[in-house]
Amino acid sequence: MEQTFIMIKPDGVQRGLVGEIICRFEKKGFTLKGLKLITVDRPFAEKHYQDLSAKPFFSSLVDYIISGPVVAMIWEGKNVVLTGRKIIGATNPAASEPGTIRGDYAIDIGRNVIHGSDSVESANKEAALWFPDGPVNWQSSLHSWIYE
Ligand code: YYY
Ligand code: MG
Repeated sequence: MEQTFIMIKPDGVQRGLVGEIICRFEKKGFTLKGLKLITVDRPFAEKHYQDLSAKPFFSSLVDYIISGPVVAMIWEGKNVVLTGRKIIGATNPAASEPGTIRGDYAIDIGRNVIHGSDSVESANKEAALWFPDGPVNWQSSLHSWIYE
């Protein structure tokens, strides 16, 4: 089953949005396969965002990500990468639809509350970076009530 890497950024943690965000993924029917509260250092954040290292906002993005603890998660489910991005909303909260996490809880692009992997390939890479011991291996007893 497909997995994605989701991270609640430092602003989301400071603003008390952890429960609300987890709730949205849980209620959708996705399964939590990894979860930790962690403050990362600059080299780690730079590695996570290495594809954006040439962008002008790279250093401020890294400053932001290391500014406080984040909640790192692995979520599993059918099409969870793409559906997770829809639940999160557009990169710029000004363009995010109401009903999405960024649309409901964020205003500026540099304080957009949450990260979600943009493809299965980056999901696998990011999950391996943040959870080197791998996901927690368990099966939800609700599976047959969510999938036909
Ligand atoms: O995947 P997503 O987070 O929606 O956007 P990315 O293009 O991967 O950029 C990562 C991160 O960088 C974004 O969430 C906010 C920040 N950022 C920015 O500060 N300014 C931009 N013009 C583009 C992205
Ligand atoms: Mg991205």
